[in-house]
Amino acid sequence: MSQRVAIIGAGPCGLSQLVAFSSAGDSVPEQVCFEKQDDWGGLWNYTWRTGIDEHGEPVHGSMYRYLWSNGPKECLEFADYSFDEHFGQPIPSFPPREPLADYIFGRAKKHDLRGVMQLQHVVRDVSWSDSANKFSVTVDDLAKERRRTEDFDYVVVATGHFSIPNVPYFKGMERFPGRVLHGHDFREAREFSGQNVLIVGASYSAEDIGLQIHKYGAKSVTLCWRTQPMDFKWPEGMDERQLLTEIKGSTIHFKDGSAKDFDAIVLCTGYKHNFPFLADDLKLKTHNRLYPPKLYKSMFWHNNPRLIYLGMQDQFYTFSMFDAQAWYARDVMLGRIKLPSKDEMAADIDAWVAREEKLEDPYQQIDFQADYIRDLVKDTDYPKFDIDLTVAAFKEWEHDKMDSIVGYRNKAFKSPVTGTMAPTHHTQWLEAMDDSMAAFLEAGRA
Ligand code: FAD
Ligand code: NA7
Repeated sequence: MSQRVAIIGAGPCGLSQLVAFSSAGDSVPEQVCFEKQDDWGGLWNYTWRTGIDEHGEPVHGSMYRYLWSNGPKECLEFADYSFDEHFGQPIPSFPPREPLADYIFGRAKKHDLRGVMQLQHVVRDVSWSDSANKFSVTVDDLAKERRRTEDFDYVVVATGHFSIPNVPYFKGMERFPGRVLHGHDFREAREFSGQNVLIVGASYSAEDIGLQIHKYGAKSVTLCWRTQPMDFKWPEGMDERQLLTEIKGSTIHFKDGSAKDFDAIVLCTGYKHNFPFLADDLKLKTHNRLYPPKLYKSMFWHNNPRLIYLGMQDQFYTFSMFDAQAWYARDVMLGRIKLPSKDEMAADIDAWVAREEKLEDPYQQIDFQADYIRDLVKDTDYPKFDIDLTVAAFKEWEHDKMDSIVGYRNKAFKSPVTGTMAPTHHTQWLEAMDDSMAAFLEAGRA
């Protein structure tokens, strides 16, 4: 009987897995992709909704209006589907969300993936049966309000890990007179126009949401850090302080002894890996890191490698890394790659985790993640792309951010797939208020 694979989630990772199978050129297992939203694209499928959706499910989306890629697009380019192929013209290096989503959708359409999609289907339960030698997957069809259970030989978890917010409490929060929200619920920066806004956190979301709120007219934006500051050269109207200690009415006190009045607080305090549908013995427990433990090749669950997680690490690389994983996972499922013994897998995981724990700065982290990708692609037929070039681009990007946090998106990079040099966007990011694809492509032509 033919093998069956359940892919949970139709975001970039789930789509990478389906494209990998579609490119296998061989007899492939039956695939079913369960996606709880009403369309594919994962976080890139923008939703205005927050909180609970129309079916009573937690809203998955964490993306917001006016989101522009926070890294050069060349560092995430699919090796089998270049930006040149999709857009038919060279485009600038830092596109907004809509053209990036269009790029993801373009490849999915090219591979005609609709046939294996079960949209508006939320996976409720996954458990393994030793006697049946299969997974049992229980799914709710949200539109028909019907539950069913099916058996699968492999389960690929591609549900992302930037959706369930980590929401800390600070003393006095319950009496703060303004809006308190997590970045997960942030949608429209103009809401904060004219306000003094406090951002809690010192990573990508804090940086980007803080800059957005500044760009779209806040009176002031203060960011506060727990472990270390971002230390960018913030534009006038933005500053960075140590963590808040207490909230007294609208006055917020900080560890450095300073205090200031605020109208709103945005918690950019990261996300939790959350897999409510997985049995305890299958559940990955980790914080946001480059090599979550207990996953061989950062994918195969140590106790049962037929359970495969994609994209569970902290991410410099995104789409191309998901592809590298998906191609490798595909070849394991097709029997083209044999997994080593349990002990060998454990030793390999330990070696990567030990190396990760010694990394000292973002430059070493970039090298680490690039090595991880190299380790995967060397064993599959994923098309060659210039990984060294992406490493150089990421390192330049790190420097660019330190030079100018409002200007780094104005730079252009070279494609590791086609060698095309991107044009510069004619509107500087700080002045580019319209993030639509039409405006972006128009700008690309100028
Ligand atoms: P997701 O995109 O989260 O997709 C997971 C899918 O699984 C969703 O469609 C969800 O509905 C579905 N799902 C979840 N649970 C279930 C269930 N139980 N049953 C069925 N379906 C389920 N990356 C970049 O490269 N560039 C950027 O500029 C960038 N900006 C970002 C900005 C924000 C605010 C965030 C949060 C992330 C950003 N990222 C960016 C990183 C992002 O993680 C990846 O680009 C990518 O979306 C990850 O893909 P994924 O498939 O792992 O997860
Ligand atoms: P990250 O990168 O996981 O960062 C989370 C940040 O939140 C980090 O600076 C943490 O500080 C901070 N944090 C977490 N808990 C607290 C508490 N209790 N108090 C203060 N600060 C806290 O998540 P992001 O949302 O920034 O980025 C995720 C993705 O979204 C990323 O891939 C982007 O592309 C977009 P710490 O350093 O641990 O002290």
